[in-house]
Amino acid sequence: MAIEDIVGRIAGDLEHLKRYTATPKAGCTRLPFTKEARQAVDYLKTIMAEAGLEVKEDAAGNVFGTLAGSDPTLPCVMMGSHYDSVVHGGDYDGIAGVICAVETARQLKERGIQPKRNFVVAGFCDEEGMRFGTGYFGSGAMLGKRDVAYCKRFRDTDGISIYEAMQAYGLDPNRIEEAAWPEGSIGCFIEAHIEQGPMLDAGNIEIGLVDCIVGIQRYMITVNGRADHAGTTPMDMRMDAVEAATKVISKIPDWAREKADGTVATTGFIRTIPGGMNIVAEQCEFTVDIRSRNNDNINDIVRRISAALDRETEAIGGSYEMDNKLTITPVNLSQGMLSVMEESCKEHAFSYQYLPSGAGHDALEIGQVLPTVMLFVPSKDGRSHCPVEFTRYSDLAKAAVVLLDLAEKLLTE
Ligand code: HGY
Ligand code: MN
Ligand code: MN
Repeated sequence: MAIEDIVGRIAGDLEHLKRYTATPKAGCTRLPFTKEARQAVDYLKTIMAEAGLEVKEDAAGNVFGTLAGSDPTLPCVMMGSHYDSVVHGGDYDGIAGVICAVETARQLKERGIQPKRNFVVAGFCDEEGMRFGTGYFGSGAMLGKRDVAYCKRFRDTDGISIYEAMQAYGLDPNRIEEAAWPEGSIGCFIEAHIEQGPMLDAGNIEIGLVDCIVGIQRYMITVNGRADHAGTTPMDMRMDAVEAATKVISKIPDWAREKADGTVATTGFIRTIPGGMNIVAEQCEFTVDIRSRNNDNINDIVRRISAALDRETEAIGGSYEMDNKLTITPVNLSQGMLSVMEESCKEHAFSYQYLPSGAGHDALEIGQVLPTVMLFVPSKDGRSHCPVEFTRYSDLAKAAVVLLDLAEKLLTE
């Protein structure tokens, strides 16, 4: 199939999927267990079936399409990404990788390639953790790492738990553990994804070969003070939760910079309670998202945050809670599969470079336990997690060519 035709099919699918957002004209907002998620999953099921795949939606809200191998007892080759998004995000993050995997399956069929082992296209639910503050819910469930207690533990800002959201979506959260795949049933995982950073675009490079993914720790921190009148309460009699919290928050970026090795730390959410302009805040909630290729760096910054919270909350006579939402260690990806993709880039004269991923992905979760590889395509100006996120369909088509070469080798050897 000519690459122009591949471009056309990928463009058709992604242009169609763009409509499934809760914030039309303001980016993609496709949160887990929502109407938009249901619409996207139903579309993915349709095109997977049209591609001749056996389609299944599991107990966690993941969707899989299987191209049967001659020996289905062999560990499968799985390829995919996530179909959810952040709020006001872009139209390519996650979903472009799912469509590249569907396109790979289409071409395997059209070329009459008979795989020895199953080829499974995966669309994962809730990779972002945007709604419940977690992450990798669907891929974690596939690995047997999600249970009913987990579903009841995490709530969104409206107080709805994952458990309740799943019920409203039409899933039975009591069956969440049925989403786990049998030990040894997945041989490897491949994920194509937009870079979400500036390196490929700035270097005019067509393909990114990802050799490692950073580790991540995420916390929701609540500083407790006391509500008081903003006008009548003397400054030395306040228990101002915002004063204590901001003295900690303001230090975190420099603690990351001091590592001088690409370590990053972000406070992306802050909320004061009760939130009145003439009320000394009783509570201040904020998140921290810390990432590094060096896990010791992450642990050191967490330790410094905790020590600063001890100091600053004691100074106001308050207290704090530090709720761990996600802890995942850095992962090195499969050099064997990277080498196959590198050979494919050379064969097709695609420019390429090796690079790390500063973003977490389902591959980060899956790569903890299975041979895993990622391929990046350029993000225009490195922008992502915002409505201006953009990737050329022609770049995704080149990725599909490389993915097909890798899949064909893995499925026929
Ligand atoms: O947050 C991340 O790194 C990814 O986009 N989920
Ligand atoms: Mn993302
Ligand atoms: Mn993503």
